Amino acid sequence: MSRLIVISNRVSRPNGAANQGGLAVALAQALRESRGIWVGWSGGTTDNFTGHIGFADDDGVKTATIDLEEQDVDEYYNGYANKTLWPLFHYRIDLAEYARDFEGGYNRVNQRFADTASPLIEPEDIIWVQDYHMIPLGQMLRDRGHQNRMGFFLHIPWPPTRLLVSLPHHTKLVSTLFAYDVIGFHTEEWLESFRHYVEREMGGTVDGDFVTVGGRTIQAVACPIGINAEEFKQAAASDAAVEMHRQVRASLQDRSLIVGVDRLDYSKGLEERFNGYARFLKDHAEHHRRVVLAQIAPPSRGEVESYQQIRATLDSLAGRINGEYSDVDWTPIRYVNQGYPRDKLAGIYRSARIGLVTPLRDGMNLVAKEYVAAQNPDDPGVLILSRFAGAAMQLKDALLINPYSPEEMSDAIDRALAMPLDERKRRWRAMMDSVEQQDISWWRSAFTDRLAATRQEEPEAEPEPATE
Ligand code: ADQ
Repeated sequence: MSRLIVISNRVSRPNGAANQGGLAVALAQALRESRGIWVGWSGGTTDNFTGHIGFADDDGVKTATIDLEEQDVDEYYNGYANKTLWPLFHYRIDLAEYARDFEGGYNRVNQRFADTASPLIEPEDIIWVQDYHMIPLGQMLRDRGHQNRMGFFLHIPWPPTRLLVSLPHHTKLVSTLFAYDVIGFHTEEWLESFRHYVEREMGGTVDGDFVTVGGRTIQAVACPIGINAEEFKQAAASDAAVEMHRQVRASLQDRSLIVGVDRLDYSKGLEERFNGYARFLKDHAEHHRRVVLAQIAPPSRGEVESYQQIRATLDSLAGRINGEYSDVDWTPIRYVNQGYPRDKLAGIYRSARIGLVTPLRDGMNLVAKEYVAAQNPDDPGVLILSRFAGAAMQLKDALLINPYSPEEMSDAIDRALAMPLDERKRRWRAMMDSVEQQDISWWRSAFTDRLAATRQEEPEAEPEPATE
């Protein structure tokens, strides 16, 4: 088995904590099995970049991390990654900022990651680069002479060509993807957008999974990420989850809980969700005092202005809706800005009659799958899911809605609250089958097996017969 080298912006060192995300656990498992290395940013800063690599070995997982300068973090992470690519790739060119400093910082930091990873790479290693922070890294490693099998996975949507062309030097960026052997997207929709760009803007050709530009052919595939369904099912039955479930139910006094769990990010459609819920309260006075929306949204990327704005908007919107509808013993929205360990989160999901997952655009959305996995099979809740989340391609038995339409959201909440048990069970079973079959291990193997097969390892040459 070839050794796997994972390179991503942030490295999650295994700490046995219940709050370790599914992706971190899956990658750690693959690294452990192949005795690989995980390379990336430590999350820390230094006055002057030294290139010093911090090595660690936790629970059989080797990590190699570097500190970056403040300017690197500003230009590469807060700048090009989160002010330029994130909004653009989520179809929000109104929020995208194009600045030469950002682009320069992005390339500089990617060169730093290439310098860091380069001496660690051996010829038979398989290299797997993660996400939009590191698009050009593969090309930079090729420039340093590495012939290895290299893959790239994009965790966010690929935007339509007409939006992507607004990015200065877009072709230069996209052409670096052709340094990889396999590139992966969550859904056929993102893959189609990528192919369209390549055909229209680069004169490329597509033949099934193979995409050719100039003399270079790579594979571009759709490979939807999953969750660790088994672990999540167990988390939902853990003591911590059961206790959380008890606490939440006691606080509700027979009211139905609607839950939303998201990083505080404009792509998650939180403002539209609050407006949809307000519409439901307006349309359905008979449900007043009977429902509570708990929106759990830990702040993220607080240094970026658009994130400060969304926070302020939501604070005032939640206040306004609660002000309009609350009574002394009922508050329609519980808005919580904190994270929870995964077992407690599973308990919250399980307490909720409705999972309200309504991003305006999302590469996949793991919360939708976690909500499904945490349900009680004998009395499952209903998932209301945005048709613009990648997860909608797999979870077709959710109530699929347009998150921009408050009426659709209002109707779906009403329908979910009235849904008979046999329909809830039927829909949940179909979704759970998908969540269990295409779980995180399936995703990881589907991608790495394909990458490993791109160039079979050369069989050992037979020794020449000795001549007398
Ligand atoms: P994210 O945008 O971060 O991921 P998502 O897929 O929903 O979005 O994952 C969020 C994760 O954070 C989930 O595992 C969730 O449980 C956790 N989380 C959120 N709020 C939490 C809270 N309050 N407490 C504890 N945990 C919380 C990006 C892309 C997605 C894609 C993933 C993986 O934007 O589209 O699905 O990568 O590829």
